Amino acid sequence: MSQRKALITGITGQDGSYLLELLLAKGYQVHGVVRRVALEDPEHRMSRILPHLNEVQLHSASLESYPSLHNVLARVQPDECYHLGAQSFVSYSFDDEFSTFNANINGTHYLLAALKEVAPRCRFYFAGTSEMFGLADEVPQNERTRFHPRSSYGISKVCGFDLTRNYREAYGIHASSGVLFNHESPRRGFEFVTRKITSGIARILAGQATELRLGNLEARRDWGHAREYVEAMWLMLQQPEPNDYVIATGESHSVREFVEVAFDHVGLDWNAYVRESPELYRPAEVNSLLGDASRARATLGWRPKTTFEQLVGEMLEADCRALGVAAPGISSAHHR
Ligand code: F7E
Repeated sequence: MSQRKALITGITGQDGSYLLELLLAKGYQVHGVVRRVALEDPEHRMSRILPHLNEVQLHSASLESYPSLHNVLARVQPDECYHLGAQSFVSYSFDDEFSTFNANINGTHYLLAALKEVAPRCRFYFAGTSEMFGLADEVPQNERTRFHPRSSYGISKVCGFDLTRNYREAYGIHASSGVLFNHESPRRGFEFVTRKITSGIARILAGQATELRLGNLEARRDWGHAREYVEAMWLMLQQPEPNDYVIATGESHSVREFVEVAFDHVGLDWNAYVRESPELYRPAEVNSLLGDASRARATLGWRPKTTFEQLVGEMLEADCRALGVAAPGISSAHHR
């Protein structure tokens, strides 16, 4: 069989970088869509994929430009397309609904429309999200749970999800959506709460900060490890039939619990450092999410492996290492 070709949008992000590594290990020829500005500043904008720059073919295009995506798809003719690129920070989507809709709705539409024109046999993955459930009316959430998004980010993803399903039903595209609950790692962006906490603790230990300001500590999330979640994406595209799958651990924790476990790991009392700032609350909060990944388990054979404590420990260790600080208690806690 000839070498399979995959195209990834959002390849420079957390998930894109793990997916790149997974696909390279599986022998794929991997192509990535990046913005021109990223190509001009690889050290900063492509830091997560720097070790693999000579193994991946990058194409300059924008999710805001149909012709640019059309050109890349026509040129690459991928067998699989993973659409991970998006404005993915929920908080920011309240500041700028318009750019969130442009990138997330139009970007997905342009990609699907171009795919239908020039590579209709290409299998397509859409990065759906638990934010589509929002104010969920059942616990846990599965593929049949009603959507009630609470931000323009969530709304944009519901639209992308519907577009993906409609391209499957109307045009026979092998298009699947993963409804991924929160997934973290040492590569998580600093603006998301988990990384904000672990990097904040490292800064406190390094003497670079004296406090950590957070928003709503009572919000609950189902947090898994991103490296495992990209495996689920790949598995979805290997199925004979396209479908939608919830990917989650089935365990939820509050932001407060994340804080407690993280500070405990390094032997600090979180009460002495954490300030809850109401100005960081969201205009509409998603208070609690908990996923039921039974379908993924039954059909894909996928299941999460990393525990919550291991995830916190891995992120903390990486952030402490990056700042050159020895964290009391980390190694014993992690290897227990
Ligand atoms: O917030 C609360 C915040 O920004 C988690 C994205 O990848 O996962 C992510 O969305 C919770 C929220 O992630 C702070 O109010 C408290 O309740 O880490 P986050 P998110 O909004 O859940 C889903 C699945 C996606 O699809 C998204 O793209 O933590 N929180 N204090 C805070 N959040 C942040 N960012 N910063 C705080 O200081």
